[in-house]
Amino acid sequence: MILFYAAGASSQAPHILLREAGLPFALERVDLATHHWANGDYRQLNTKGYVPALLLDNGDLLTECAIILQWIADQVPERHLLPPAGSPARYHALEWLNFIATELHKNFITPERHGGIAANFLSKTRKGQEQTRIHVSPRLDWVDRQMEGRSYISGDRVTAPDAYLFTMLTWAGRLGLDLTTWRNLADFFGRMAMRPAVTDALAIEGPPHALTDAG
Ligand SMILES: N[C@@H](CCC(=O)N[C@@H](CS)C(=O)NCC(=O)O)C(=O)O
Repeated sequence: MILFYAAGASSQAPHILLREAGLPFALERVDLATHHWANGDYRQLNTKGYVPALLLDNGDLLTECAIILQWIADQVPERHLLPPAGSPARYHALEWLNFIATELHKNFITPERHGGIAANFLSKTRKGQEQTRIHVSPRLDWVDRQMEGRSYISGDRVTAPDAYLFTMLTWAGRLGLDLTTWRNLADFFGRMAMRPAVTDALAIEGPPHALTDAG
């Protein structure tokens, strides 16, 4: 299977989870400014034009970060990256994935995306970055309270939503939000940052796009 990604983008979450899952996969980098990848126009492959996308071995293309994370977790049930389908715990894990997708991820994404002058995923303008901080901070307050006494979102074990939350916290840091304001989130971030799946994913992806118009 092939994960289409951009450095530091939301695709980092499935990248981390693929490594936690121990599944074999290849990576293909997408230039979000030009929508090109090694074989040409990325939009011919993924008509949505964004990452992540996961090309399965049967030729099927999966999109939407939260769904790709579920698919990865379900390939390796023995790793408990999500609770079993149908269990009450599964629905709570899905609650987290949906919250991260719609309340965090979506509020971080710049309205300037889709080829605008500041195109990519985080705003490159001061005004846009300030707006993002205003929208995201109260959501991070809430997550911080939920994380009290927990090592990971589900308790003591890493699961799919953790990979997603970690990636969102890298974005918070890039936008100048001081994670030490949220003690539980800072602890969680430090814990995740030490996991080999995370250090490997970050090292391979390299630095994300710059946050200035010139970048
Ligand atoms: N709804 C999508 C959103 C994905 C998304 O926002 N991707 C960003 C990177 S984090 C992107 O590729 N932006 C470039 C573009 O939209 O052209 C998901 O949940 O996967």
